[in-house]
Amino acid sequence: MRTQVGIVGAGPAGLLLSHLLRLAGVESVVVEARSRDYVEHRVRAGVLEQGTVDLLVASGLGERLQREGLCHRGIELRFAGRGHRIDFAALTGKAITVYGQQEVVKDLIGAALRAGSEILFDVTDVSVHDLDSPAPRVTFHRNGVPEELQCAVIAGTDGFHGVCRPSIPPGVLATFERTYPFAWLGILAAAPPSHDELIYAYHERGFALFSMRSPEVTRLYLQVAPDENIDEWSDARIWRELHTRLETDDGWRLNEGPVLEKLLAPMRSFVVEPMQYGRLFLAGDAAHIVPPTGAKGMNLAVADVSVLARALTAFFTSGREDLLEQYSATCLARVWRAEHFSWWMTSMLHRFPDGDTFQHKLQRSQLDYVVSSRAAATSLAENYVGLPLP
Ligand code: RFL
Ligand code: PHB
Repeated sequence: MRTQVGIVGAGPAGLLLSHLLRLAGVESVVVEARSRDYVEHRVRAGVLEQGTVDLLVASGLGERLQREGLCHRGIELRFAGRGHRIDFAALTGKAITVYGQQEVVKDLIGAALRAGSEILFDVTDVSVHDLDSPAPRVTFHRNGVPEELQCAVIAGTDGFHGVCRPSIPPGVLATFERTYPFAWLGILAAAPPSHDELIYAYHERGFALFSMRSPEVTRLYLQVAPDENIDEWSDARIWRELHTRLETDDGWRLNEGPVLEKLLAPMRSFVVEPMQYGRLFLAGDAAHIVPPTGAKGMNLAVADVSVLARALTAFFTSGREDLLEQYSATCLARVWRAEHFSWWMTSMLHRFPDGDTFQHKLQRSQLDYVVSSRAAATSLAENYVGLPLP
């Protein structure tokens, strides 16, 4: 097989890249290790920045998003038994949209299939070759049969555990990394959300997050130990802990409902520089990871591929290489802003196992400042709603 851009991985990054390239008249083929059903039901991110929504709508993906997405004009920070609203609309003129990542993925797969684009699901043994030549290749097995995809460019959108980043020769990439001494235990519950915006709670027993997916489904997270055994968390224990960490002095109650799904998410900050090598361009989680506290992961993936789609379009339609050469530098400025914001939110809102009372006092002071100073609240708000796309 031959195509212009070989795309490894059908997450939001790979699927949106293929979509944007198709609109610009550039051919691509997506290869994905998992099944269509698996990628369409993988529950992950839920918050879209306004710039992400605008891009999806402008590229013809807004139909269901605009109908079912929940527009939120603020979030609440909760600590010491009280809630404090950060009013995004008043502080920035912007809002966020709650719409599940798997819904974005379903919309993208639907659009690709309607347009007759190729997404090869369930492939195995994917590897990438000749990355520093003008004719790189992707090889894989489909139904047990070896196949080869010859391309001009490869997009590595295969997530943090993918094969593209490790295929870059040693010594090319610099890695910047931080792990955190906690993880998140997340649940999806068939319970109507008991509040209409997200709540980030700092509590002496640890962080908790109240979110949602729809008027019927609540999404909740708890800070737990990094090596936590999820089997030790019965539904009753999870609800007890959520009530304790989220409750307020004025009697706010969390609605309970059947737990539909439970997961443990590690917390990590990770960046490689540069995000390219020869004709391989990394985008999304393949190049960088943020802890989920700032809701930035999927939005960064979208920002990367919007830059990459523009650069590839210039390359294939007019032979321009400058935008491709600048790809990594263009993306990394935004990546580092999101890395800092996610690290900052994480550090402000979690209990550190080795944290002393001094650290706790600093965290409380920071929280008091953020909810009482318009300047501090505006800084949180403009990062949360997202800076303009590059
Ligand atoms: P993905 O989604 O991981 O997709 C990569 C795809 O590549 C496939 N793959 C391969 N295919 C072929 N060959 C191989 N060798 C392959 N290896 C892997 C995989 O099967 C997969 O289909 O990466 P992408 O596209 O870069 O998208 C990134 C986002 O998924 C990620 O950043 C977000 O989910 C992070 N995240 C959040 N981001 C937000 O913007 N807002 C949020 O509110 C938010 N909440 C979250 C999150 C991530 C979480 N977890 C589970 C880590 C909440 C959680 C709990
Ligand atoms: C979610 O709804 O899954 C979610 C929301 C906000 C975050 C992380 C996850 O910061």
